[in-house]
Amino acid sequence: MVHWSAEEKQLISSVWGKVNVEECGAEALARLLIVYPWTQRFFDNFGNLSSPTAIVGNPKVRAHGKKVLTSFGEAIKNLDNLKATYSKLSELHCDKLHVDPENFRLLGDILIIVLAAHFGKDFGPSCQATWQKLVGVVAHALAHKYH
Ligand code: HNI
Repeated sequence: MVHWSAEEKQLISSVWGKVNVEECGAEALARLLIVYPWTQRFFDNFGNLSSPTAIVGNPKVRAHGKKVLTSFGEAIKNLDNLKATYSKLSELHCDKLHVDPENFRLLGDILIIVLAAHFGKDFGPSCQATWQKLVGVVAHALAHKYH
């Protein structure tokens, strides 16, 4: 099992406490769809994704980004129990949504970029390293039920 030191837990919650889930969630998902356009195919029922402007202004992208980042918050509440926490979601993304788990890693990297852009100096190297670990562990937990 992944171990989290008291310092790591502190670095995670100090940032998370300041995150605007609606804004950062929307931004992270929009960036994913813009930077890695092949990810758009999972969202073919989301309407207009034809340009960066359309993606950023798309209310379904915003709403779904918020949903995903809210769910990411469950990981933070359950750091010592991630596989169980994401077990159902892992099954859903595998069996129903057919999302390649590589995309969890891409979204995690983008989330780091969004947080660094928002928090600047308050997202220093040790903080960033801890968040890299967190997004990696979340991606791993979401991929756990894949077969
Ligand atoms: Ni994901 C639905 C959580 C990454 C594609 N996703 C969800 C839901 C949650 C969720 C919660 C809603 C489930 C429900 O309706 O019961 N997704 C997460 C989390 C991550 C993640 C925590 C990573 C941190 N999802 C991704 C990625 C993709 C993705 C990287 C594709 C590139 N997710 C989807 C799709 C749906 C979805 C597609 C269904 C959307 C819809 O409503 O049609």
